[in-house]
Amino acid sequence: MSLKLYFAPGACSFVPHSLLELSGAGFEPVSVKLHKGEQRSAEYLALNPRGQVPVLVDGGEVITQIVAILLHLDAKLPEAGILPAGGMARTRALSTLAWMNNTVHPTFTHIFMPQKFTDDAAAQQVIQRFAADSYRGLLGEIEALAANAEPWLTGDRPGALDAYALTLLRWGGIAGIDPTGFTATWALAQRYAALPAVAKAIERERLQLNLYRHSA
Ligand SMILES: N[C@@H](CCC(=O)N[C@@H](CS)C(=O)NCC(=O)O)C(=O)O
Repeated sequence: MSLKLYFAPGACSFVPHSLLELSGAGFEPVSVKLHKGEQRSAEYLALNPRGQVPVLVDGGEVITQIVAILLHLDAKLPEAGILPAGGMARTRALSTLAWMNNTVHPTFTHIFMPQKFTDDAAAQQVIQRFAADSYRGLLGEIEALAANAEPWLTGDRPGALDAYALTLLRWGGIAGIDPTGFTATWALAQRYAALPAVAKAIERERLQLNLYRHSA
């Protein structure tokens, strides 16, 4: 099996990155430095014309989009527990995964990259402020899920939702939101980060979980 994951430190690619580590499957991690614009290099655009991470390369196949990457890995590595195997548990997990990816994640993009939505500097500030309020509410919805975790968001094994919850909560610090205020999600994120395999991904990305403390 030849798997290669293009990831950027601190980005949403942490989701497949940490899950690949957890799975124990061998893979080649390739770092893409977004702040240096490496995602817009000709070489990278040849791989993913959208200029984004993550990209999974499986043999000769290039796969983009977190949801597709996770479904691909889940089918390929069924023992990894990325998603519940079937039934309503799987349906509910996919529903939450889709929401994290299509709602919570893009709300953060409005905070982190407002220039994607308008070139008017004043309007960018308005967008950031508005999106930060929305983002706080969305983290509140994740908190309600985390409060019922058993002990992970999809049951007794860590999986895709836990990885995404950590990523989204961590981004809260960048948005001026104290992640420790979301006590159940914060505990979940710390628990996920402490898994030895996940710690390897965190080390490779040199991640700090609490960015709020460092930016406040
Ligand atoms: N819908 C995409 C979103 C990917 C995405 O937003 N990637 C961000 C990092 S979190 C990125 O590569 N941004 C760089 C850019 O847009 O220049 C997915 O699910 O993979």
